[in-house]
Amino acid sequence: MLPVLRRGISILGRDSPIIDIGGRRTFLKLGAAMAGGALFGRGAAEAGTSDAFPPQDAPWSQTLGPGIVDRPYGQPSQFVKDVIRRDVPWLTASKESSVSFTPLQDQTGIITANGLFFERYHGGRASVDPQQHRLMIHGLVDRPLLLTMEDIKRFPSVSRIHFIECPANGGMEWRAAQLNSLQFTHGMVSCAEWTGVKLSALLEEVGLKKEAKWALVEGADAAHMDRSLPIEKCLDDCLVVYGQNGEALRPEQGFPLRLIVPGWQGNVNIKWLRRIQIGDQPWFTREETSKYTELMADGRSRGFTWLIYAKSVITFPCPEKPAKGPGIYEIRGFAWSGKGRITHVDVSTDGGVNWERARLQEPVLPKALTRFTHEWRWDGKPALLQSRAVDETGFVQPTIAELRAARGVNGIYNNNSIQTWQVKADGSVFDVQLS
Ligand SMILES: Nc1nc2c(c(=O)[nH]1)N[C@H]1C(S)=C(S)[C@@H](COP(=O)(O)O)O[C@H]1N2
Ligand SMILES: [Mo]
Repeated sequence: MLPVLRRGISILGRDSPIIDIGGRRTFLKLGAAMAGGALFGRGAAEAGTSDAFPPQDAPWSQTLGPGIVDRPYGQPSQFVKDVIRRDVPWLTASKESSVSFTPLQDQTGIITANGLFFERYHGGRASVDPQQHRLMIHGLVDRPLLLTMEDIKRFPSVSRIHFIECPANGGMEWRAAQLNSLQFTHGMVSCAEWTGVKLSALLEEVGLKKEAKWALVEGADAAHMDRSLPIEKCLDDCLVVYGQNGEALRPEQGFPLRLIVPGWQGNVNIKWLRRIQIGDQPWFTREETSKYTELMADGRSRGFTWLIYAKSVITFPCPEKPAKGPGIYEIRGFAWSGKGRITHVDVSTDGGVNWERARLQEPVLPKALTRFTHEWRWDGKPALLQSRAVDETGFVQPTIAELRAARGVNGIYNNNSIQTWQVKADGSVFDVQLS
């Protein structure tokens, strides 16, 4: 099996005969050829190598492997060492108030592995003892509550798949293309299945008073991150979660308890959630005044820009995953929108002159990463790859030129512009912007 797969990959290369077969049929013929072995010329394979046919036994086929519970908690293969979160050292003054980026170039499906989910801390990663942790709900309520983790887990639970994106994702690219990397231009978005309690269920338990209009949500970390949320959003789809992709929330994501505010900027998704105060007006905390507002060209700031608007990016090819010679490729990427489902993604290989509809891969869920794919036959000439997402509200992902015209370049946040990857004749891929 293994040698066949290896040869299957090599035929996508420069001197393969199959690149002359056009269009969709290519993939079908490829499959048939792989099954029959006809295309690969057995004579060419050297006896004694792993390309020999029938397959020779490699060392791992000749001895027993380690037994069960050799590693009580599983790890990726030792051959997958460079799929890790990374940071940009010059970006922040300290590691405790900083960010690490998800390697989207290696994410194969819509779920981000728990060990690769991007981290954004304002006061470092709190280490919270779940036995001692409490969630307090008070303010304009009939019956204030102090809940233990056990109490919270007794409420009816739901599981939902949602992305989290920091609105500073792409924030270094407002003026010019700066970071030649998918991981650093887009890796402040990740997606997981979250399990917990609907915030509306907890609020029903405490009983909202008539004047209740806003909630202050606060974390137990050293930053005590706090944000104001309108009560309508709290009652709509917010979740108080303790589960992440089938296991306990990771410390990086706010163990033992975090708030999920589906489709809204990462910053309001308070980690290590310890307090919800109900009030009748917003608090105007530091994180919603001096930070997480955007300075416009005329010097005024946009307040409360919670929503993540439709966005997409091609994850292959990309700077980290260049093309290897002309031939057939599958362009792959992710699209997402805080307003609901992605309805379609268009792909351009000529910098936005011509567009073709990409295929959306199931499942297509609201406020979740959605995977798109598009067959591409590269002629080996320089190309400009772009993807453009449209969501169920009809919102179309803008170009960077359109965003600049609307907002100027003083801001950092909410850059959901179309990304351009320049593919050079040698297959290398670069982060560029078209004026
Ligand atoms: N308590 C607390 N919650 C927090 C933060 C924080 O520093 N402390 N960072 C926020 C920011 S700015 C973002 S983008 C998201 C990131 O979530 P993640 O670290 O799970 O990716 O968490 C938010 N919640
Ligand atoms: Mo953030």
